[in-house]
Amino acid sequence: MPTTLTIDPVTRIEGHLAIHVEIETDRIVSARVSGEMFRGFEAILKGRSPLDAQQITQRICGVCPVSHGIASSLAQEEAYGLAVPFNGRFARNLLHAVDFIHSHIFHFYRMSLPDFVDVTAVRDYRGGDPDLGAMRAARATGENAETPAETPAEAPASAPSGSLRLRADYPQDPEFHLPLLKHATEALAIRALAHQAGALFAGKLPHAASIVPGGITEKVTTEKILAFRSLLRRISAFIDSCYLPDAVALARQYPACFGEGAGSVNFLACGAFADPSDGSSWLFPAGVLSNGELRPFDPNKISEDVRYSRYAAPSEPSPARGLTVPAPGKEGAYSWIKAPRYGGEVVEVGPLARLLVSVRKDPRGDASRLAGTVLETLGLPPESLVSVMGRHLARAMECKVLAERCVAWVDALRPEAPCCTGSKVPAVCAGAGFTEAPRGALAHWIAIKDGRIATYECVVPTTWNGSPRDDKGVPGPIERALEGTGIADLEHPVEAVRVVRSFDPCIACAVH
Ligand code: NFE
Repeated sequence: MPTTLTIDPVTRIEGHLAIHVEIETDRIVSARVSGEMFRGFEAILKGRSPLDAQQITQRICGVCPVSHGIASSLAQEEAYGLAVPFNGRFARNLLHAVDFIHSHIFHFYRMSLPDFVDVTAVRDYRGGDPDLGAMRAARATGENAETPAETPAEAPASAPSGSLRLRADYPQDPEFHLPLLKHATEALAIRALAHQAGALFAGKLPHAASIVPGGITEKVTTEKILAFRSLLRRISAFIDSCYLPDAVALARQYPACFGEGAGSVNFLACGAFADPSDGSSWLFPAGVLSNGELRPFDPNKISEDVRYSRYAAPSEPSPARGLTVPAPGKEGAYSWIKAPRYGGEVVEVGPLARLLVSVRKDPRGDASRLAGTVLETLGLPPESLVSVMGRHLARAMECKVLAERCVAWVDALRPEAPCCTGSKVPAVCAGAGFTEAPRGALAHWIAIKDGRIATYECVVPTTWNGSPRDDKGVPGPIERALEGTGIADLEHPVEAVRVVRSFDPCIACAVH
């Protein structure tokens, strides 16, 4: 008989998620992932002015609002036949990029790190200086006597209690933990800088006031360009000297995490960060990797199954029809997340999917070259990226690629040139917007009748990754990734939550 284990809620993620796993001889053999909340944004939007949509859909989430604002604007731009002027396209890329960066940094340092780093290591710290490892070594050998401030009054005198400590296979090397904990504290300030940089063109963040169909309403000025550059330099320095090296350090300490959480064999990216000068190429290209074959992304192949989801509507051949009817007591259903499929197949979305598609489409591009360098440093083959640790590395590499490209985008802005085209909403029209959010592929569909929203539908990154079983009974990407995971201690199933958190799930978004 398998042992059943429920983790409810899974903490250190966004939103309310439960996982139910069956374990046989220390290994997960089956998993169910439940999004435990109904929100109803698609219902809220019906009957409203279409120009409310890019503002309301940003409230789906406080972490990735920019992506929702852009997806909604892209859908409306298609519906109204609008083109975004040069400045608007570049400024949107900048806004979008720093939103990715703040999200990834937060996920790594604040959400995931306690799975890998022992927070109780701070009890050995006696205050002092950034060079934590050297100070500890100096103390051990009795050197450094001329540094009287080593034990300031506020240094913790005793360890936090054992309840703070996850029971996990933490590395024994004490010098591993303290620098990462220090960077986790610094990460909060860097995240704030990313918000400040975005707010220069967003009006404010989170929930950008300036994103509208046709561009952005904020002006581009010389002062804003200089301020963005200055903030970007500090953010980039953190990515280069802390985030990426820390992700590589984690990867070195946890080689087993390259063998866990593989899951899906298919990956999808809608594409994002179009080259704003001509729109012909993308920093993160669109594409679908299906059993190793690269295929073009075709939005018409997206469907949403609801057999195991708490919705009454029949499964949808196309989300564009916008049927979302909640059915809380539905028999057999175990999640408020729907089950999107591509051509009927399960696909993983997110930074790993973007990286794998980029490497196949553009082997000499920025992402491919960086991935090559990181894999060489670690002495690992490309296949190892499809894993718990590969997802963390993909996020860190993505931040570096984005921050470097932001330099060119901000330099290209033209002070005082227009950022927006005015919009006139036709009485009857429809459109779809496809982009990427930090957690993966994001799509919005809008249909307008009598100048009001008739239907609105979103298919969101964690809707893909956190989906329950589909109409054929095939598990979703996180469910598949959990299968096969070894659990050493049933009382402390850290391996299971490492798999879940490697996807950086946001259930607020997933159920929207
Ligand atoms: Ni709420 Fe989101 C991102 C979107 S995830 S964080 O990234 O869209 O489903």
